Amino acid sequence: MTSSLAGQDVLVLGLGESGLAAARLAHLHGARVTVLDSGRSPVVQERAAALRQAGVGVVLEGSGRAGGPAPDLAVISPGIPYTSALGELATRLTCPLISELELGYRLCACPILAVTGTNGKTTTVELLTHCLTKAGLRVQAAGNIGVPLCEAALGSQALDLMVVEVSSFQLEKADRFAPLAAAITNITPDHLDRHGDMATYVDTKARLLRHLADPADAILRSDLAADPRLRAALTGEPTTFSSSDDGVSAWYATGAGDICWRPGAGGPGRVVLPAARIPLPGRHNLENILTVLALAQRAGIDPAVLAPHVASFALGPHRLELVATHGGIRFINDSKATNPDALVRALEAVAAEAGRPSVLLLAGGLDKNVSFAGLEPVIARYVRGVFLVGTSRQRLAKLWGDVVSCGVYESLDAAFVAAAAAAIPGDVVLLSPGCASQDMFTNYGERGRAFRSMVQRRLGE
Ligand code: UMA
Repeated sequence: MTSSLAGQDVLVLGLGESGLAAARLAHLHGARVTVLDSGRSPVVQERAAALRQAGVGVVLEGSGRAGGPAPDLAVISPGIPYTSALGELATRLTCPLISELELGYRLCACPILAVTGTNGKTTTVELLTHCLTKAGLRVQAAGNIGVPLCEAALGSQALDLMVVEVSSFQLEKADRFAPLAAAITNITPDHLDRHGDMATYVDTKARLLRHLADPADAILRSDLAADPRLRAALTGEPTTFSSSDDGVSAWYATGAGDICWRPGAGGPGRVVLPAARIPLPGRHNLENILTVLALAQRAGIDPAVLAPHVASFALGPHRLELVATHGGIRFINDSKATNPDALVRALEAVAAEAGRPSVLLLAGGLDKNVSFAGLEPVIARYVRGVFLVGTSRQRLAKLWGDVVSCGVYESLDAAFVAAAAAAIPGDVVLLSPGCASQDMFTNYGERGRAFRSMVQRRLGE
């Protein structure tokens, strides 16, 4: 969809990756742009200088709007909560307020395949992009994955498809976003510090489905397809997938791990991708593959053409990344696990075959007000010791202290040293925090890189 901004006054809130891209895109489309940001970090100042040189107004470090005409449109960055000074300013504006994702969509020249969900969305977007590219299509991955849609939209004339990872933050102010097809991989508690409760979080995710042309363009895990809050966003039956053969889902995996498609409702299925050709561990990755094939099929691409390319895909960094094996001990970086469900999936993927609790788990981080209740059996089954850091460390130690030995540490480094010292051959030292990183690191990538350095240092000892 493309629309014009020529001659309009556009206010962009936030000067991170999203704000920078939104300002540039709106400016290129003929808008008079002003950017507000409450920070003054060197990166923000650098971006401000570059934008000013291009003729964009920038106001830093101030919640009030310094002068300028009343905007015709405001664009908010995903990381700005409505409780912050900028967020409150945004809610007081009288013009339409949209997310950076929505602006990118409105100015994107190619169709979009969209993926949201609490976990698996980055892997799903990467896998879909990989397979479509290998199949000869011109494709780009964008959105929450790291390249703002507003940035990717700039080159969208030359693309067949845009594959967009969508976060709940970006959906809050997306009022027309209409992808060609959209998937929700799963929904488990996360970001409740922002959304307040699960009902609001689910309603926000459901916004992804509201403008699909055909309800079958919605790809949902079978349990989600029954959720009334998601059904309310659809006018008919979605396409469903399941990691087991439930007899009804259009896409499913057999007990042996073969990926199958059922052409007729309730009828027999046929194997599209045999288990032997799947390089990714864990049932959650089967769900990611099912999502990829279902989305591509709704975009008119033959799954038989796409499926063989799954074999050449490798998981990105910080996702069950084997950093080293040393003295019979595996060191695994799963820094991308920023919520409890992702932590459970990691434990199941790395420890299920050991037959004993074999994991020395580095966990904890920024407390997002998410419940960890109910994880105790999984922890007791797979974990031999927990080494906790971050603002959630005391809460988690209290929760898990009855089922496993827990230590609390002031730094990830100290936790790592203790975990590595406790490991014996056959064990796994696993960084899978189950929490966000921003209390101690810039992002999960920096946390994962820090873990890698600790492992390298230990190998050198
Ligand atoms: N800012 C203010 N006032 C505030 C809050 C922030 O002025 O109250 C300013 C900051 O000073 C900073 C800017 O806003 O200059 C940051 O904006 P942002 O937090 O929206 O960050 P971006 O750099 O634009 O990154 C965002 C996403 N970040 C968040 O949603 C928090 C990135 O997802 C995304 O990759 C990027 O857009 C491109 O689309 C990151 C993320 O953590 C990876 N996402 C969450 C997750 O995956 O769990 C949702």
